[in-house]
Amino acid sequence: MKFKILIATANPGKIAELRAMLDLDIEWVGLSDFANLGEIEEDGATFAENARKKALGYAKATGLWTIADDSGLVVDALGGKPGVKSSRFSGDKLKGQDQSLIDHRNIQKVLKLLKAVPKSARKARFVCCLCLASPEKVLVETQGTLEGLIADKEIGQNGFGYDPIFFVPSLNRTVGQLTADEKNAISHRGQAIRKLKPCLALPPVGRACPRHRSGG
Ligand code: ITT
Repeated sequence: MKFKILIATANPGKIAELRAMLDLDIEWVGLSDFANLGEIEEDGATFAENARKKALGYAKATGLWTIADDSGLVVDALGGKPGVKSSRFSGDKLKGQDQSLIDHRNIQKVLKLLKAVPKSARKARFVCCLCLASPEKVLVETQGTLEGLIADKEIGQNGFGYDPIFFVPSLNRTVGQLTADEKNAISHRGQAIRKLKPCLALPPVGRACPRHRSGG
């Protein structure tokens, strides 16, 4: 029987990226596989705090080892915003509302706030904190970051969230113009996952992995 791990996110874009990169002989389940799982509020002040709270909370609720991620966009000219509020920067998501509409609204808000800001001051980064927890304790925490600039308009239709306005100077493209493989090779989430993966690949799963924190 395969070892079962819960990926605790409701965001289909994140699930796709995590599953593709954690290409292991594990049975992955998502939040939608459970009826009546209450939502865990992401009210922490940092990405790491939120990832920890979600991983532990859902692991306790389901009895399964759980991977949770908190991630977002940090824009220097906005004093670090949208930060931990990245997914709801333009307002809370209403029940049943399409994620891509919200992503579009969030992007418009960032572009509007940066309208008068020159290219040299449009530095930003994507940050991802991942946490793997058992029902008893936090097992591993990792982090990744991707540095870039906020473009002045949306370019590209790949990825999700703020990808179409996140310009990567070394590739001369926005993340919205990258293929999934190109994104995963450099992204904040890709880095955090690559740090976590060896702990899951050890037989029996994760047994030999000490609790550790791995900075970006
Ligand atoms: P869960 O809480 O269910 O995981 P979420 O979308 O609400 O899903 P977060 O609270 O971590 O997730 O918010 C992350 C937001 O940050 C996400 O909605 C995007 O707007 C943005 N974001 C994070 N990673 C991104 C990426 O790789 N590309 C583009 N935008 C990203």
